[in-house]
Amino acid sequence: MTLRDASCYNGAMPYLPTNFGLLEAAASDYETSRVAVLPVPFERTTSYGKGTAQGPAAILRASQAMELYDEELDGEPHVQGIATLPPFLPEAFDMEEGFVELQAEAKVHLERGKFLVTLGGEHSLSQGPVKAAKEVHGEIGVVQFDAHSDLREDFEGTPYSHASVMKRIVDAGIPTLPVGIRSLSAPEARLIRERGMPVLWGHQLDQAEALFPAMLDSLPEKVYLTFDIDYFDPALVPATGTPEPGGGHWYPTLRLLRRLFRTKTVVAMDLIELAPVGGHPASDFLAAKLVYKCLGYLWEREGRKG
Ligand SMILES: [Mn+2]
Repeated sequence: MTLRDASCYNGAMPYLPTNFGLLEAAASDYETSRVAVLPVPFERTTSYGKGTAQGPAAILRASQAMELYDEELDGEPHVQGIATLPPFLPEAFDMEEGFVELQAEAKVHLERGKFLVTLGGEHSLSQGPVKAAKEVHGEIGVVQFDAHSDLREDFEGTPYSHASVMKRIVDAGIPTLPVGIRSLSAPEARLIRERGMPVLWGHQLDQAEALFPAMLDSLPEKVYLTFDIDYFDPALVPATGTPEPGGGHWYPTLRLLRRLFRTKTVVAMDLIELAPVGGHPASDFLAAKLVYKCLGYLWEREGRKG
């Protein structure tokens, strides 16, 4: 199936962006593509600014104006094949049941050997594809780029909130490496201290390239990358619901990501918490380019096949 055949996305609403990178059928056919992009415009528990439900469409739209040639890699990473799936929303109202549905959907594509890119949506949804990656790939670690530790036991009455997503992942026995953290509660800081969890703090980001490699060593060979766009300095990415001062910059972050893809087997990723702001497209473009840079590093790691 190619997305251009998927009438569910393109039929009734012809102006919705159809696929990542506006790729031709040959480069976006599901059967032959290495990569599957899954838009999940899920938003339920965001607590400050709203709008992450519009994130996937904004990323797809921006990706269609993006050059497919990567000057750093001197190549066109899309030749590995990037298929875009129809948007997925759980049917269940119950959060826990909804994430089980998302986990099952993610598992289908991981079992087909795809590198799955989930586009959110709010951060809580990451627990679905992370648990699917564990089911399919066995022992995995999670690298989390984020301003927030998201380790609360529960938040505003639910254990499935965006503010608890990493606690649910840690509770599933999955080791994590958070990067860029600069906002957390005292109980979350205590949990990190008591369990001796590795953290690359926001205030350490200017030394990140020296610190990151040894911290990566603490994780299993296979890694899931969850990327909360609020990791970045809000001067770069104002379009997110819970911005925090400080944070990552573009080129240093790319160097960390290239190191990650070179030293670990990254099995899937997500990009979440983009909440588009009308009249400010830079955040949307950064998000789209970030996904494509990661797919370029994946392509490089796998021998530039295509
Ligand atoms: Mn965050």
